[in-house]
Amino acid sequence: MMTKTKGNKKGIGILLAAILVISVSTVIIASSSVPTAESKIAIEPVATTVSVDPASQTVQPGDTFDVDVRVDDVIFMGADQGTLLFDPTAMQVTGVTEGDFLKTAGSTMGAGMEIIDNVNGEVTFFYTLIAQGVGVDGSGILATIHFQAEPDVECTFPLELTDVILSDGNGNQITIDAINDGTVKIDNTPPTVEILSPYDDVWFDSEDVYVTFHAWDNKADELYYEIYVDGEPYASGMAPNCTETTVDLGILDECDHVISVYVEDYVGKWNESEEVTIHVDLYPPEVEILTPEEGQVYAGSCVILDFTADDVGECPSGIVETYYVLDGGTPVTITGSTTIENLDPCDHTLLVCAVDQVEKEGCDEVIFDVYPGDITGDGKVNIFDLQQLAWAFNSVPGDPNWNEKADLNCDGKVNVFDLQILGWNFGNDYTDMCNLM
Ligand SMILES: [Ca+2]
Ligand SMILES: [Ca+2]
Ligand SMILES: [Ca+2]
Ligand SMILES: [Ca+2]
Repeated sequence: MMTKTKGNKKGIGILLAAILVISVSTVIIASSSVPTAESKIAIEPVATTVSVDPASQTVQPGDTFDVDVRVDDVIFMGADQGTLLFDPTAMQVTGVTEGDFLKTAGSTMGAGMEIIDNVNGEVTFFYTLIAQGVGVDGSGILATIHFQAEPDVECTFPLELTDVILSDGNGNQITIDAINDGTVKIDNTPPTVEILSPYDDVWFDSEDVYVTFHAWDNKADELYYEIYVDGEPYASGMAPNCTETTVDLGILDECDHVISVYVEDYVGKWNESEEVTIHVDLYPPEVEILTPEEGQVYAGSCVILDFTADDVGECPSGIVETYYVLDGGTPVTITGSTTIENLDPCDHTLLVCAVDQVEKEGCDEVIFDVYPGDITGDGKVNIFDLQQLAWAFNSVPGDPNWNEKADLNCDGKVNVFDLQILGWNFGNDYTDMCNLM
């Protein structure tokens, strides 16, 4: 149990009694004008309040901080007093400064007479206008209490106003409608922050990079944050405490980026998240079809698809899929060069695409014709084509009589299967069949 010193209150009582005695004649005069005052109050009711201001603030252990005691909506105030109770284990009063409010009506008494009790946690002030019959109207600061927080403490501490008395310029007590106590939060715990997305090692496309992080602090309602990209501050703002915050970083340059988030609480305690490394790939793969060649006519019922595909750029994510589409049909997944068989005569459109890890796609397209059996390339299948096939019969690549055009089924040798295809197409006139002139 805390024993509070009462001596200071006796002092105030005597002071106010003196004011009352001096004011007796004025009180009588004032009472004659009461009906007027009452009618005025009836029209414009005011609620006079005395408050701790700010109602709440957060400080760091060892910090100095100020607390105002203020009055609002007072009429004809000539004197004030109050006691602020605090926890002396958490903070100490280093001084009291009289507020400017009362002084606007003239010289005052009481400054320097404040009673600071840092053992029991009480600070008392009392100020009065020296001139009688004078008062101040409105709102303002009665006193500013200067504190220093003790080191190594942490909690929310009440600041309680008690023994608050306001007197009017004639020595009459002014009714106080409300007294608002305050708190001071002493914060000795740094905040924490964790990046929820993006995940480490993830790839980004030409798309905005959103960073979602969770910030926490023991005291703050919101935290100041800075997002760092590659060690440089990139975005900043306020993040609500204990809530997910998402920030759009826009499209980042190609290559790797290290992202981290810094948070700071009200008292300057801070923390940083773990770093997350992301990769950015802004360029689609480049594809080039080598064969079949654009505008070329092929004598087989097949073509050899040969192509190159590279994921270009400074930091490519790499190709994860390649496919071709023939004549707008179903995509066919391939892993490299291949043979496209069973082609109908006439023209074909061939699209070859490569997709990288961020799903960027690059394609190349060729239009070519097949005239099955037309080894000579004159648009007709006849004896001259048969002759060419006969000369190359039983050859393979490297043989002196090898003729790639005579390999009508694209299997790398000229034999009876190619002869068979020629036979099936013998007599065809592709200049007519394919509507060519
Ligand atoms: Ca904190
Ligand atoms: Ca790429
Ligand atoms: Ca021919
Ligand atoms: Ca063949």
